[in-house]
Amino acid sequence: MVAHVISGKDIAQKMREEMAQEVEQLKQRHIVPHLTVVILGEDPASHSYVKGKKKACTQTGISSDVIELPDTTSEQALLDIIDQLNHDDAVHGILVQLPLPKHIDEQHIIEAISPEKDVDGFHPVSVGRMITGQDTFLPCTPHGIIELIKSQQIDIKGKHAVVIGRSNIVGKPVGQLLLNEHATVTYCHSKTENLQQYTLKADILIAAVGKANVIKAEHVKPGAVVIDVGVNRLDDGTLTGDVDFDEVKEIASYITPVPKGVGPMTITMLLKNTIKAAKGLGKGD
Ligand code: L34
Repeated sequence: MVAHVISGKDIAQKMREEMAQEVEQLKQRHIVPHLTVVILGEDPASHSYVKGKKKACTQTGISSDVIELPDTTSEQALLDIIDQLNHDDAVHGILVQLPLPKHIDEQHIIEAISPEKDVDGFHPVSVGRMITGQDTFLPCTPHGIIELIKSQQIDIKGKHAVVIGRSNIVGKPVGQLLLNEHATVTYCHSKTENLQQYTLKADILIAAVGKANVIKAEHVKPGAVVIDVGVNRLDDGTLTGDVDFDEVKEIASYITPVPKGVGPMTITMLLKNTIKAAKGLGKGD
C-alpha cells in the first residue's frame, strides 16, 4: 500500500478562504478581529513561525501586530504588557510565542493571559474546559490534527490512537481531543519501554517525539493513519518530521508530510480562535 499524502497546506488554504468570508461579515458589523503576538529574543525558527502567523492573518483579513522584545525582558515587564493587552478592547487574541527565555516561568505567563483572549488554548481554564468537553479555545496544533484527519473522512470513533509525546502543547491535548472524538487512546513517551509494541497497534499514530526521522516502517501497522507533528531543523536548515516519510509512506494508508502538513493547520486554527475571540467566547462557534 502506498499512503495518500494529506496536504495540510491545501486544506489550510481552503479553510482560510472560508474564514476570510466570515471576517468580512464581522467587519460589516464593525468588528475587526485583532491578534497580538508577543515574541522574545531572536530565535530564527520562532520568528519564522510568527511571520507565518502574521501573513496568514493578513491573508484572512484579520488585523495583527507583533510586539518584539529582547530576550533580557524580565518576567514582570512581560506580565505588565500582558496586563495592558488584557485590558485593551481592540485586542481579541493574545499569543506569547514559546519557548521563552529560561529566566521566565512559562506557566506564569500562560496563566496571566485572560481566558477570553487565550487563542493558544494553553490557559488552565481553557485546558479544563477542553477536558470536560465544553466550548472553548482548543490548542492550535492538536485541533489542526483533528481537522486534518476529519478532512479525509477518516472515522476516529472506536479507533486505537497512539500518541508519542506528552507535552502540554501537543501530546497531552491531542490525546484528549482524540478521546473526545471517541478514540481509545494510548500515550507513549521517552520513558516508554518497548515503544514498538504500542505503535504497532495504532490505527492512528500521532508522532510528536521531537527527533528527526525516528519513527520507521517497523513501528507502523500496515494501513495506519500517520500524523507527523515533528518540526526538526537539520544542520543544513531543512525542516524534517519525526517520521521517516519515505519508508512509512509505503505501508500507511494516510500520512502527513513535513513541511506542509500539520504546520499550516496550526496557524489556521489560530485564525479560527482569533475569529472566535472577536465574536466573544461562549457566544456560539
Ligand atoms: N505560543 N508557541 C505558542 N503557540 C504555538 O502554537 C506555538 N507553535 C509551536 C512553537 N511555539 C508556539 C507554533 O506555532 C510550533 N508552531 C509552528 C507553527 C507553524 C509552523 C510550524 C510550527 C509552520 O508553519 N511550519 C511550516 C514550515 C515553516 C518553516 O519552514 O519555517 C510547515 O509547512 O510545516
